[in-house]
Amino acid sequence: MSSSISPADIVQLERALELAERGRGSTAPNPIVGCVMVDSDGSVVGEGWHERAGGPHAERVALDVAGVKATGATAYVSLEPCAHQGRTPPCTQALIDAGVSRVVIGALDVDPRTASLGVAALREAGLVVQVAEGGIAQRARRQNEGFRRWVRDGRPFVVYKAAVTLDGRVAAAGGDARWVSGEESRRRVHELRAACDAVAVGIGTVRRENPLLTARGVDAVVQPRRLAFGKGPLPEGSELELRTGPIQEELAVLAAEGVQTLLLEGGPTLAGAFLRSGLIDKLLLFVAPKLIGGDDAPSLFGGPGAPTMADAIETQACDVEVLGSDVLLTSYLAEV
Ligand code: AOF
Ligand code: ZN
Repeated sequence: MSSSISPADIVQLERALELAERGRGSTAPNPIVGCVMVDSDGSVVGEGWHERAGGPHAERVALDVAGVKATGATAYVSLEPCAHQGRTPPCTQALIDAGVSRVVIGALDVDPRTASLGVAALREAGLVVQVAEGGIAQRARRQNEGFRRWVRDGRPFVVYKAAVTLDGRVAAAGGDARWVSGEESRRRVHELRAACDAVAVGIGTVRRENPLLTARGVDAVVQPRRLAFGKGPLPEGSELELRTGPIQEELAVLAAEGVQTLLLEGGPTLAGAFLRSGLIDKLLLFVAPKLIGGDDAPSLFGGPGAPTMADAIETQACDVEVLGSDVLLTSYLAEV
């Protein structure tokens, strides 16, 4: 058992998570990872992060900066050090060889090649290993949510994004869904698209709105793949990829093609199908200060709902952000 880590440890782990973020967008298919080396006086003697697949891991970079000062140091790593010979040698051995005495880990790895083996190898060699718990551990896991779902379950991490009115409607009674949310929310959606590997809607939405699904007005290094789920045909001139197979099979194919994160943008029929199959990992709900009223306007998820409250899906506590006059609620349906 590892005893719980101290507030000072949490500060250093926060830094490791911050360093990891510098690799966001350039490490695929690898996770983002950050590492801080701290000597026995509490001074930082090395920092590093993983920059690109095939390049040195965060631990290796931080060890090289620390040099001989790594001896007796504590390594704070956002992700469990790898114990496998991959494109680079195992980080566990590098930490052991450098004489590091303690390793504090943000999140255990879920890559089947190395999961839990890192902790075991370090302990075997006599290093003290502690694994974070609570909020910092959750942040460390969520930092690589796409990678974790993809490497463990062979499917993309699915984010369902929707804009609703205060009374929970995604469109007016006549089907008009433009525009529910405000300008700032819509800008955020383009940032989300740029950060995902693929964006998808159902064929119903394609027929109603013929969306482009591109990331516009933001720095998108590569555009996400743009998909339509359902039976065709696509409207004339649509540049979406049509995915006609069962959802699970299509997700497995997409994962094999390297899609780690999928942004689902509606509508209710497709979202309902994903929900009932347990395939939504995270919900991003833009709530706009508008009311539609009545009982004939569509809500978030189409199809049959939970028959009783006991059957309702309990999601995790929401994060809240104010975006102009809208509120963005983020909730995870499953822990990563
Ligand atoms: C990284 N960067 O800083 C750490 C990783 O493809 P490889 O051989 O480089 O191995 C990638 C795996 O190594 C990755 O899936 C993860 O399990 C582990 N740790 N990976 O890319 C890092 N520490
Ligand atoms: Zn490694």
